[in-house]
Amino acid sequence: MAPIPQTQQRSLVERLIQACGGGYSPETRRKYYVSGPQWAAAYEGHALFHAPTREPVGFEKVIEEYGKIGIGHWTTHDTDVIPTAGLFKDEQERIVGRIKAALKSNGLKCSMVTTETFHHAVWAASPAAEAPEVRAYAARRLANTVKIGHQLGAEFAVYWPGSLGYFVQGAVEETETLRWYAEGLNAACEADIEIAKQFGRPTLKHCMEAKPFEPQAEILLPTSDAMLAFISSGLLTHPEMVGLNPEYLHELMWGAAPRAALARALLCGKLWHFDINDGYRLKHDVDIAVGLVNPLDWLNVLVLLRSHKYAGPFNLDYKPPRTTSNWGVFALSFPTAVDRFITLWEMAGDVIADPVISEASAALRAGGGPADPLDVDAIVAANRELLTLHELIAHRMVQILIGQHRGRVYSV
Ligand code: GLO
Ligand code: MG
Ligand code: MG
Repeated sequence: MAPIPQTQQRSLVERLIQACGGGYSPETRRKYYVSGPQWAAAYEGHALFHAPTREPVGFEKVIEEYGKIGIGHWTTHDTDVIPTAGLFKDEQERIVGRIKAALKSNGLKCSMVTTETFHHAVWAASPAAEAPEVRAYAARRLANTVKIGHQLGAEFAVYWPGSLGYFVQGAVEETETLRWYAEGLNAACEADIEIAKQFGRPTLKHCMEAKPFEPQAEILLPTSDAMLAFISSGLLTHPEMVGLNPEYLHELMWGAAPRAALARALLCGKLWHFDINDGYRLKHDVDIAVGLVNPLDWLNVLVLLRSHKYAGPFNLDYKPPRTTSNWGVFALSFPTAVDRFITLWEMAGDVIADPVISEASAALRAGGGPADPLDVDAIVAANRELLTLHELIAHRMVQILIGQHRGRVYSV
């Protein structure tokens, strides 16, 4: 193929996007509770070893593009949209006013707000640092985010304590730091109770998000399970207001089965919000778009969530690759991420309704019925052939994933 001049590249990519097919209409996409983070679309491709590859994008553009794609909800950190120095000032109110207008004119809702407590130098020793003034500032920031959330009509506030930990051991006393962190969350919940009254709205759902490593070297609340224990530790004054925002990749990063981690959160009644993306086990937070690495595992996750009637948001917390252009972020990256999610969600419905899987599952639950329930050999023998169904169910799920259940075959 001859080199493709830059002026012809977009039309080529566009033609190939069309050739892929499989896209849903914006109206269809809006039927799902999918949210698009400001920071995901505005990610410039930078990292410790990476210079940016994309131009900055403001919230007006992000909201407009999400609207065109059919992403019905928008989420943000406070400082994604308000410079740190402008917080608590008139500048904040002016920006919140502009956000409201942008959401309204593009038909989006703000579903979640979150406080940036990891990037700025003030958080070098975490938001639960030894210095009382850092913790007092953190409490004010959290309350301020709650207020912004109510102003924008949000339902959720998320807390990712990625800086709650250390690089070098010894100076931080873990129990003390965790108590201080709980005080911050308590302050946020108490502020919410007051602010919600002023706005005549229900309080927000406060969701903790765990990540096992990054940016601190050692993290004090590294997993969703650690957070469940923290929520019920007795340190929180309003544990009923606090739940989880697990992130798919964050569980995979420490080697967990994300579906099992989600199941534990469901059992505790704490699965309130979900960050969706993909990546690899025991690697850093690569934040690849949903379903590009582990579609079968994703199908399994969505079967669990559909069968438990999870109705919370699916937040597209991924990073369009550095190789994707500014134009490609909205032309390809976001639409295809949403469309893979929808396809996998609908496929999860196929799995739940599948007669083969239903019958196999029912048979496994019925068991073999041994004559003597205390005879161990009889119990093993009674289930001997039935247990083959475990593998059959896994095989059937792959068939559903690749369309073989609809008769797709290869002639060889
Ligand atoms: C980083 C996290 C981050 C959070 C966000 C919301 O790894 O996934 O993006 O989701 O700060 O609190
Ligand atoms: Mg996240
Ligand atoms: Mg991540």
